[in-house]
Amino acid sequence: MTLERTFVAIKPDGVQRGLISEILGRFETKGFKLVGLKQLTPSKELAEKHYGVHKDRPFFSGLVDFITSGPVVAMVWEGEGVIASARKLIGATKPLEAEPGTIRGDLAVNIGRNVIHGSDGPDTAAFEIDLWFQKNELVDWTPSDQSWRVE
Ligand code: DAT
Ligand code: MG
Repeated sequence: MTLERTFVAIKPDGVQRGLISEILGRFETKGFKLVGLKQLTPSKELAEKHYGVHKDRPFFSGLVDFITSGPVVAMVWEGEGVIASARKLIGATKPLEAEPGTIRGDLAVNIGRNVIHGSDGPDTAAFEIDLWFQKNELVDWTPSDQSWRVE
């Protein structure tokens, strides 16, 4: 079993709409382990680094303005296959194309207000965890029901 870690963030629309527990709960009840959690309003510098891959896209400045507009809940989740699985739980980028049962499929309509971010692969996950969290903000722990989760 290969444990992975991925970066997930509830965007300002998710926080403002009171969806923190709903969204966080999808990952918790799935069975992934929360190893990092904090709320912050991202700086412009952080947002521009985070979305650097999109810097030449027409929506970039609006995206940075939006993500820095209020509190974000930043998380690191750990588990087997968590990077790809989190993307499945999140659903397609365009919420109207996201399947019902996914977070975006159930909770959002507009691509510019799609409530959540999740790393799209191992390299992005490593980069984003390092960008958003200090090493000492990540917690190594063993859930007391660990033996029920594996095998
Ligand atoms: P994802 O968040 O599913 O990884 P992405 O990396 O392609 O999607 O884009 C990052 C975010 O940028 C996305 O969640 C919402 C916004 N975005 C993407 N395409 C957009 C578009 N055509 N118009 C407006 N916002 C867009
Ligand atoms: Mg992306």
